[in-house]
Amino acid sequence: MDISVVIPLYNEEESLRELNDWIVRVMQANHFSFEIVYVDDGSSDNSWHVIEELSKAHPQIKAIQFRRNYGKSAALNEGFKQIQGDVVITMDSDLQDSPDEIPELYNMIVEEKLDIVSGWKKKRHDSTLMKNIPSKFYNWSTRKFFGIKLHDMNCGLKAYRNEVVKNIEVYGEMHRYIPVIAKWAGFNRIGEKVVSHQKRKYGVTKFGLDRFIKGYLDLLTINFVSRFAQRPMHFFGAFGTLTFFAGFIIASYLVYTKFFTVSYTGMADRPLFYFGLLAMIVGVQLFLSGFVAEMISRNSPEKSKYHIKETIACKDLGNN
Ligand SMILES: Nc1nc2c(ncn2[C@@H]2O[C@H](COP(=O)(O)OP(=O)(O)O)[C@@H](O)[C@H]2O)c(=O)[nH]1
Ligand SMILES: [Mg+2]
Repeated sequence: MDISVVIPLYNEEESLRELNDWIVRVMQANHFSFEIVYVDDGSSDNSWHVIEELSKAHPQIKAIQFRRNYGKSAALNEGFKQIQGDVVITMDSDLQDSPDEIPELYNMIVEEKLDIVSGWKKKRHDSTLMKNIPSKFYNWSTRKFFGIKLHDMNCGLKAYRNEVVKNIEVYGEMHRYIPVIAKWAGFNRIGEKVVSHQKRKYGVTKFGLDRFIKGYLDLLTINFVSRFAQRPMHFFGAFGTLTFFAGFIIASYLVYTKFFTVSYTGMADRPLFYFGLLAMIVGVQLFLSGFVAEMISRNSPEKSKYHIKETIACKDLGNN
């Protein structure tokens, strides 16, 4: 199969038919063999019903319905497990991304042998104050932080080589950093394509200002997790040991002054005393946290377990 299109959605009943028809039209015009994987993330509107209807007419449709809303990352993660195409396209379901970009994205993966092609909404039709400006800042800082030269990291329209999505795990709100996650997994041929972007036709945006707080916490997590998740002791252990020794040296020095200095005043009056004490306690705590984290990280499959209510034409992966 040439292409799998993965579409996460949350309350987008008005857009789905139009989107589906448009994708099918593009695929047929270019003679691609394809599938479309819809992941309905616990929508409270009619989205799932629309998908069921569509799937009757289109055998290429696969779909997953979550029991509740888990977020875009969860949806992508579960969608990725179902795909079979050589190239995987993700796109938003609100018709802001254009399916006409698919053939070109496909070619960039296949011909230029890229691992990922990320869309770049160079001319963006969203609210300037709420979206465009914050997004510029966010992209700038992510570029500085991770050294990935993308203008629009979080564009919903992206293309991936099959192996990429099969080898990464997206959870929390990490969908914003998929290129970063992929780069860490060793896929570093990352390209960019300017894509057209429309105004939202139906419904409203699902991402408000809270995405910045979550986004930045995730940035820290991802940085931390990618470096230390498999070996928390390297972080906590090193810090803990250093802190403990600093405290120990301070304490030894104080003990030394107590016994060998003539002008001795009283140990507990000295700020250094408390500092040394604190450093030793904190050091031990850090060390122990590292140890506990080390044990936890050995078995934590729970972070990506989502309850699925229904599926259409999907492999049973045994996680309902
Ligand atoms: N699976 C899932 N998809 C979501 C969620 N929130 C938004 N989406 C989808 O993500 C895409 C982009 O969302 P949108 O609200 O348009 O964000 P914006 O384009 O940044 O304003 C759309 O296809 C939404 O349906 C969610 O909680 N779960
Ligand atoms: Mg949108």
